[in-house]
Amino acid sequence: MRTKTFRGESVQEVMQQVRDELGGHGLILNSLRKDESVIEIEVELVSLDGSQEQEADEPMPLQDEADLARDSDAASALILNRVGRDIQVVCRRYLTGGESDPEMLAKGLGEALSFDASMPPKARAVALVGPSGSGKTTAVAKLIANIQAAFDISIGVILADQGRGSREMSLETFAQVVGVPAVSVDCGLDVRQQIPEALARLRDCELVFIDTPGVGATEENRLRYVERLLDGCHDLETMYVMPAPQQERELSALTAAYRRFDCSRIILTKVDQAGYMGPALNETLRSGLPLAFVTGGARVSDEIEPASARRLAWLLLRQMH
Ligand SMILES: Nc1nc2c(ncn2[C@@H]2O[C@H](COP(=O)(O)OP(=O)(O)OP(=O)(O)O)[C@@H](O)[C@H]2O)c(=O)[nH]1
Ligand SMILES: [Mg+2]
Repeated sequence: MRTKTFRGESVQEVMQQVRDELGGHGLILNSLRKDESVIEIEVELVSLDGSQEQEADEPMPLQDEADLARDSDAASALILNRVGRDIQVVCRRYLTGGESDPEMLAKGLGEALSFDASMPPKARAVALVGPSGSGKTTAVAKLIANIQAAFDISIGVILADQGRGSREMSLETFAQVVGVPAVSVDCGLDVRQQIPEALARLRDCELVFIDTPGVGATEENRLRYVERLLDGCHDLETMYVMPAPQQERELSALTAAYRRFDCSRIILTKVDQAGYMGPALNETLRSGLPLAFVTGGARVSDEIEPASARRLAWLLLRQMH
């Protein structure tokens, strides 16, 4: 993948550089606010016929299903070790006796877990909650990009994530680039009023994403803060952003702590970094929540895929190679 980074003092100035140089034939990968005065936008160069240039050592996209392993009982045992204890019980039925093909694994996963990738969401406001660094902000940007491409729907975003470092993707800048109105909320005294007020300012938007601050399982005060923040918000769907590479113990503490948010779906992030997805799949099963999406990549243009049993089967089998 060939990329180029453009810099300037405003989004408009940087986007003009992108247009002048690439004539619009670029795909925005990342947008950073380095400090108050410098905006940086990384663009993937796309060839003029619309096809993206592929390099030989590109990582395989998640949707590539050509390489699903078809193996014997030894593989069954390996796979069972990777799906995590609780899910093993269901999958074992499908994977013993030489029946270890991906379709059978997908059947087992489909029986153990539930999936709901329906989009656009039914609620007007969608808040993403999860621990720090789990990929909430990136997932909001990915969802906005995907929904904009697929639906004719006006989208807004509320920036309630206070910890915006210069090295992380700036959702504010991204929103400006893709023409989505953004409203920032500060942690003032009147926490419960912040989101309803921001939603009122975004009254023309049919769908509003809320990016929340990351909170660990034991950070009771911050958990309460996010709870209060979302408290006064009606017509809200809350999605739990679960980082796939996290250790089992941390994941189960997080799942327990996040019950208070009454989440309706899970977004499983960083599957590209997870050497072993068993803990995350087990926690998903224990949470009783459906999986909505899986993400695999740090940049906005990287994958966010509707979660499905077949996709998970493919990911699990890919991890074995
Ligand atoms: N490899 C990989 N990196 C990801 C993925 N999603 C996000 N990241 C990276 O993980 C880091 C944290 O992502 P953010 O989206 O800022 O996470 P966050 O949950 O908003 O973090 P806080 O705002 O601190 O709570 C960034 O460097 C992202 O680029 C993913 O699916 N795969
Ligand atoms: Mg964030």
